[in-house]
Amino acid sequence: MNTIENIINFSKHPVNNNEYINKCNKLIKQNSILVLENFLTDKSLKLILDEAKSLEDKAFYCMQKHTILLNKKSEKLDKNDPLNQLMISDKGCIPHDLINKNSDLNILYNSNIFKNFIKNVLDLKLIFPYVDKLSSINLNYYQKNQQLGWHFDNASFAITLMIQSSPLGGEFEYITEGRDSNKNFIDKNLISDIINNNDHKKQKKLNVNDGTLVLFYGRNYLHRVTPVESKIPRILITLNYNEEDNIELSENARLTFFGRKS
Ligand SMILES: O=C(O)CCC(=O)C(=O)O
Ligand SMILES: [Fe+2]
Repeated sequence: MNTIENIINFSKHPVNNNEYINKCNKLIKQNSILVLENFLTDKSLKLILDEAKSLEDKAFYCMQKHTILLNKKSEKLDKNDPLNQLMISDKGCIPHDLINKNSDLNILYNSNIFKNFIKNVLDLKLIFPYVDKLSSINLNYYQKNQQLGWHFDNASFAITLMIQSSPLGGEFEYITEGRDSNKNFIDKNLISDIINNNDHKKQKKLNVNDGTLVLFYGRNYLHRVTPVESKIPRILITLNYNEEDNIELSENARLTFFGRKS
């Protein structure tokens, strides 16, 4: 079993150092997103990629049409309302219970050093894993032509780890305004502009290399993954924590994303 010292690239990202934690906390407040390149050691990145490739044929693939708030189309809203327009998302997923217990991913996810870093960077009091066996760590595979349509997440923050970027397409795009879920604010005009016109000036594109950790506030930022255009799939890991204990992903969501409830 590996140790956290051999998984995180501490010389570039001293996540146990208060100065570094404060710097990251300032950066995410400034830019609304934190991108930590070469977060993993080369050895760990290779181990995780090997595991992801060995699990790929067990991935459950699903396709959904959803609104940007991840709802179904509503008869009550106008069909041109940006909150009622349908986006397409399709990808494959490996749930947590198929990941090796001794995997570097489990060591990273459970590491107090890593959890402490996440809490302090995101100004959170506590973080907890999902209590169901499927949702805490997910491997996501985006094959050629697969994508994630524009959406806001249900969770307030997201932590992703890029394991294999696709040479063509599969780009992460986002805007950092348009919604404040705490204040129940949503800028429909801006959102309509973004989802109906490609290349809006407020639309930002992130070039994410293999081994990069990304933290962002997905509930307030409209984001998407453009269709993968290469034969090489995009493989991305989501590290999913909750601010409260005893949370499980709904049975419906588990069935949709993993093809089973347990
Ligand atoms: O694949 C990504 O880079 C983002 C994933 C994402 O937005 C999500 O899982 O909700
Ligand atoms: Fe998302």
